[in-house]
Amino acid sequence: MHVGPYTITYFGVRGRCGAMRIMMADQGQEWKEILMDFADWTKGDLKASCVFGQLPKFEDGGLVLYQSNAILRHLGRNHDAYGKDGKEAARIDMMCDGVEDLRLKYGKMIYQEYDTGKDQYIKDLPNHLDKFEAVMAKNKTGFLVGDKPSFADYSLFEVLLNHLVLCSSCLDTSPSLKSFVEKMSARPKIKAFLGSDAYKKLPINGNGKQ
Ligand code: GTS
Repeated sequence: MHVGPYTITYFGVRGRCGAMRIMMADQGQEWKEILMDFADWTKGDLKASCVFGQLPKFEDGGLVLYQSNAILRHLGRNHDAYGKDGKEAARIDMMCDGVEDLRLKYGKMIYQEYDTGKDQYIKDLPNHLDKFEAVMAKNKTGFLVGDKPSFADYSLFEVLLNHLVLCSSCLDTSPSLKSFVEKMSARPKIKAFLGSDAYKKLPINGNGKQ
């Protein structure tokens, strides 16, 4: 198995690096962080060097990647967290894209509609979470696909943690998701990471809303 060295360059938030950090922690993979100050970002030349003009930037030796979900997939391949065959991999991709849809809705509410749209967002949430609940309940292993965590599970887990901060009761009608979050949170390396200063010091989002 190929392992790093990995470096993340990102702003001082959990944001789009939350899932990959949890995944690397759980996989026992060390990584280096370069935290960018937003003011330095806007005046420096790093932005111009990024393929899409955005962070996170992820370095694995000489390989430089952008796009958080591409980074998660790369970690999935490197750490045997991308299913046991092509069919499982395809379903893991599908679930990761489903999580991305939820992540985008959450980001829109947090960054554009927090004051006016938060209540409605929380009201609509069961319609979105039900889909993940159904897949999780059907698979019966405690993971979305297969019998061990894939990068899609880490992404879902991280999005659910953020939603529990938004609305602590949001999983009360989703027993499989609730048990998933409890079990993922109790995995020793994840538990240690979530309890670390490195994790706790970073806000979830860049605008202080959560
Ligand atoms: N699709 C990209 C991904 O998943 O990595 C989105 C990356 C993105 O939106 N990056 C933002 C950025 O670089 C920061 S954050 O939204 O992830 O917090 N913004 C600064 C800029 O100049 O665009």
